[in-house]
Amino acid sequence: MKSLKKAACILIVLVFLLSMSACGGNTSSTVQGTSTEIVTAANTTSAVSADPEVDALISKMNISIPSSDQFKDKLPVKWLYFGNYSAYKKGTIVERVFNKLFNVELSVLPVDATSAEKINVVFAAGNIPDVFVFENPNSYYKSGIIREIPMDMVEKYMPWTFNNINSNDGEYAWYTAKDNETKTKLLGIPCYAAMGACRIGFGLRQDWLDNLGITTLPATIDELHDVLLRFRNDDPDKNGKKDTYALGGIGKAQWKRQFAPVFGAFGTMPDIWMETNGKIVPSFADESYKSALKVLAQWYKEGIIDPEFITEETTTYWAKCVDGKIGVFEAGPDYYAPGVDLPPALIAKKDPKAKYTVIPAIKGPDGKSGSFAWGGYFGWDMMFGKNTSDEIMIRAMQIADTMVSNYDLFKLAAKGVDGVTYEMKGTKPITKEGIVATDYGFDQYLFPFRLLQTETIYYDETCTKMGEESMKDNWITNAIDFSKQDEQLRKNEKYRPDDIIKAAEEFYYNAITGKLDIDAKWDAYVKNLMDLGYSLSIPEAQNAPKFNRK
Ligand SMILES: [Ca+2]
Repeated sequence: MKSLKKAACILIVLVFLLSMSACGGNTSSTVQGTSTEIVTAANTTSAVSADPEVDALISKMNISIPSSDQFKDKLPVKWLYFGNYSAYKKGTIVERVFNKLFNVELSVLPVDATSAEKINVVFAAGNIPDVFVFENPNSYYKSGIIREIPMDMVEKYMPWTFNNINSNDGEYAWYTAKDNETKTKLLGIPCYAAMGACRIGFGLRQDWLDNLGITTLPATIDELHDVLLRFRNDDPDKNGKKDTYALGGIGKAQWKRQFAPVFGAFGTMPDIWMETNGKIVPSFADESYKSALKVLAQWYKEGIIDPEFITEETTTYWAKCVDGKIGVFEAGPDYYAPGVDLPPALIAKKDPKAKYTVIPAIKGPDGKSGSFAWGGYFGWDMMFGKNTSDEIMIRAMQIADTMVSNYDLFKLAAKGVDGVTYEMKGTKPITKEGIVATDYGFDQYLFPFRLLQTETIYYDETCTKMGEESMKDNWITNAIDFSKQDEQLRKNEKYRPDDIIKAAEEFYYNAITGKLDIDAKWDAYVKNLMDLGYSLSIPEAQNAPKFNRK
């Protein structure tokens, strides 16, 4: 899906924004699947000289490594993760821990990896890392930068990762990491971020519910409608004025994502392809989408939706939420981290009584429910350099698999050393003032495959618990990936995907705001979409891959 790729970028931005804005993690012991067996690493055969600082750190970690007899030969491994490593320093504490545990000599390509331009210059000069974690393996494969990865090696040397990919939307994940031409060669190992798989939900002002004497949370779309009406009409903020709305626009650029739980209650979402009655159809032209629009049009007419939603920016939406003009906050669980400049934390700062209660996805008339998530696979993969040997690749796989399955080692790789580079604040590691990551080597040897347990390092327990709850909501299980078909069709000038989106957007706003009669105009609208290229894309879509989403 083209839109999925874009979505992936937005997620990355979000993840980094939040991880840099000081929401940390907790200490919740070990990660699922980690064995408790302690193996003293780095087979002493290679006569590693004593390093008391490293030994002390390792002795405090609950760590097991894949069998030390595999680490007889000391191997050099060049790594490149996403960050500015132009000031890379050799021999940092984190690097030495990894070197000792896995009998390797790690190093980083000294380049600002956040700049595609700078990376390309380094790669063009033939300086290619053994491991690098980036998006878009297909383009690196085409330009001869990376090698193919035998799937059986992933299974053998990254058992934890392999199993966790398979149990988290694996069919889709492997598909995205294979070559676009044949979809048979594995080019990267997909990175997963559990927070990305968490659904966007409706957070209701709990203090408003209390003021209105509502003690049961809405579970169906009708029950939600009752609450939303009262948020508009019954002075939920008790200031004597009718000055509140229930729903608002989350930002014009994100119009396809707003009111997601409402569309989900009809088993749809704007701009997806889905299987319905044995046929693959675009949601924009489907009856389920029409039904959701009709509900939103009714709500708009009743004053539930802020009329400014048609021009809203995300920041002005947030400001209205914080000001108490809009009673429902639509966001994912990552927005609820304490101490960040987002509505849940800002509201709590303003008024301790003001807080949100996030409700599970609401059920529609046919019992359907769902919402939107950016996706756990945010488009990044761990890749291996074209000339990287099997031996080095295997060692890197073992390092990565151990790191992601071991909370202590992951925290060291991501945040450095407790008390030195960060301090635990409550349950979160907060980087100390003035600490520079490259001086200690953290945030550089990473494979960011994160279940909720490790997400606590970046968010906090509140967020991840909410995330866990949101995971119980349904997926829309019949969505398909249209990206390959889309890529092909774009060569045909009669296919006009940008105009399709424009026409759909116009209809969406006019439908919700009552500028047109949805039933009366529906057929003409669908015909217009067909003329703009849906008539070409629908037959193609029938061959698109279906994924067994959980
Ligand atoms: Ca009021």
